[in-house]
Amino acid sequence: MTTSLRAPLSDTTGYPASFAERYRQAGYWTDETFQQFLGARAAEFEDAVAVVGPDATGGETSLTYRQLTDRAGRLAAGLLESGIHPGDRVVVQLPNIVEYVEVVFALFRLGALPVFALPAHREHEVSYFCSFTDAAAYIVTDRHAGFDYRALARQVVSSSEKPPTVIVAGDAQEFVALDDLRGSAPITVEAPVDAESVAFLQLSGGTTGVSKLIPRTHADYLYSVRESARICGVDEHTRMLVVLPAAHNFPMSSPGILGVLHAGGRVVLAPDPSPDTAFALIEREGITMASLVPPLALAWLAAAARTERDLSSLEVLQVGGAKFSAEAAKRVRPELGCTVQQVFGMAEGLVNYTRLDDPESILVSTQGRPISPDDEVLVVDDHDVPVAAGASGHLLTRGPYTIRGYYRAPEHNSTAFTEDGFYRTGDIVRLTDDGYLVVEGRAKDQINRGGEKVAAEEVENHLLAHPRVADVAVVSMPDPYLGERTCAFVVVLGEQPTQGELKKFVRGRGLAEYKVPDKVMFVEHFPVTGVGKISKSELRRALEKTLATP
Ligand code: OOB
Repeated sequence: MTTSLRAPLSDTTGYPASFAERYRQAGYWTDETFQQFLGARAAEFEDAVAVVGPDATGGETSLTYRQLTDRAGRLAAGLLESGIHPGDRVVVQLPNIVEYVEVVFALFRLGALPVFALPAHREHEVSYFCSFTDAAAYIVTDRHAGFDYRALARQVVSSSEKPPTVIVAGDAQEFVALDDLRGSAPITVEAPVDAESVAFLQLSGGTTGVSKLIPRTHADYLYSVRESARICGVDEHTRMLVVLPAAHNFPMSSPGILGVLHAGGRVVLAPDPSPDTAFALIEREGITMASLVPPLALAWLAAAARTERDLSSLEVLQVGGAKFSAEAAKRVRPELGCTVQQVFGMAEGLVNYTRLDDPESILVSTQGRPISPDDEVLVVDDHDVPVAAGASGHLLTRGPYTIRGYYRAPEHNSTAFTEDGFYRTGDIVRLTDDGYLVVEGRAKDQINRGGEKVAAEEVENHLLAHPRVADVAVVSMPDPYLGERTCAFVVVLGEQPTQGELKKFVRGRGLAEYKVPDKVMFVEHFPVTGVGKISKSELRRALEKTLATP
C-alpha cells in the first residue's frame, strides 16, 4: 500500500491515562470500532433493510445490511485506489441521501476520517475545513435543493493551496464520479484502526471566528451510540425517520442513524423536512421514531391537526438542539399521539435524555439527564464555584464521551476547558432534585437559530470587513418560530449602507445563509459594561424594547 501524502493526525485525544483506564474498566470503552461496525451488523441482521431514502440520481434506494456493507466495502476499495489512504481526512458534504451512509462507512472501513460539513455550508466554511484538516478529498452531491455543489467545489479548489480530490455523487462533470469508484470487490487490505484513536471530526456550533473541530474517538462515540440506543428503546423493529441534516450529531448518534444501525432497525431518510413529506413517510414506512429541532416540532404539531395521514405508528418524537418550551412539549402526546423525548446534547459530547417512562411533568419541563453514570456535571458561578443546590449556573462537564480538547486549538482549549478537563458548555442550567437538567439560558456568545448555531464573532468579523462598518455587535433577538434570530448592531463610518447591502456583502463572502444577519440596526455607539466591553445584554434589552413597540 502506498503511503499518504498528507500528514497524519498528530493530536492526542487528551484523555488522561487514569480516566481512560477507568472508562475501559467500566466497560464503556471497548475494542469495537466503526471500521468493523457495519460488517458485524451485516453478519447479524443480513437481509433486513438498513436504509431507505433518496439517492443521487433523484430516485429512491433501499439497501439491506448486507448490501450496504458490500457497497461500502467496494467504495472503500475504490477510494483507496483513487489515492485516499488510512488516516486521511475527507470533508463530506452530502444531503440526506443513501450515498451519505455508504460514503461514511466506506471511509470508516478504509480507516480515513470523515470531516462532517453541513449541506448549508458554503465556500468560506468548506475551504476552511479542507485547509485546516489538510483534507485529501471533498465529497459532495451534484445538486441539492436548487444548489450546485460542483460550482462550490470549483471555488474551493481554486482557492486552495493543496486542492482536495473532489468526488461527486451523481453527475460529476469534470470531477471524479462516486459511481466510478465502486470497485468490483470489497477492500481487502484494511489497516486496523485503534479503538481509542480519532474516528472523525465533527463541527462545533462555535463562539469564535471559525468553527472548532471536534475529534471523536471510536471508543467514546460508540459508547454514546450503544447507550443512546438502549435508553431510547431502539431495536430491530425501530423505523427512524431522519429529517434533520444527517451529519449533525443529533440525527447521527442520539441515537440517530448509528444507534438504529447498531440495533438492526431501519433508517428512513427524508428528502426534505416538510411535515407533508414526513407524514407521508411515517404512514408508508410505519415510522416509530423521529428527531426534530423545536421549530420543526411546532410545524408538525400545526400540520397534525389537518393531516389525513395515519401517524399511529409513531411512538417517540425526540426534540432537541434548542430549548423546547413546556407549552409546546405538552401538546405532543394529545396532538401527535406519541411520547415526547427531550434531548439536550452537544457535538463535544454530553447528551441528556428524558427517559421514555418518566412522568409527563419531567418529559415536558426538563431537558433530561445524562447518558452515563460517569458523566460528571457541575453547575458553577462565574468563578467556577458550585452554586447552591437547585440554583442556576454555568454547566461544566467531563465524562467518557466528552472531548478533552478541540482539534489543533491549544489556545482556545485553555479557556474552553478547566484545568481539570471539564468542558465549559456555555449553557446556563439548573439541576432538579432528581438530577435532571433544565436549560435556563446561555453565557456563550452564540445565537441558537432554531437549533442552528451562529457564532457572533464569526459574523462580526465578516461585517467588519465592509469599508463602511466601523464597529459591530451581533446578538440574538427573540423569534416566535425559531426561538432566536440574529441582529447585527452596526456603527457606520461615513455614509450609511442599507441593511440589504450589508446582508448581500456577508453572503458574498461565502458564508452559509443561516449566518447572514436577519436584521441590521444602525447605532451611533454601543453601551459598554463597567470594564469597557460592549454590553450585549443591554443591546438585547434595547432590541426587545424596539420589537415590543408597535
Ligand atoms: C446539539 O449539538 P450542537 O453541538 O449543535 O449544539 C450544542 C448546544 C448546547 O450547548 C446548547 O446550547 C444547545 O445546543 N442545545 C440546547 C438543547 N440541545 C442543544 N439548548 C436547550 N435545550 C436543548 N434541548 O444541538 C445536539 C447534539 C446532540 C443531541 C442533541 C442536540
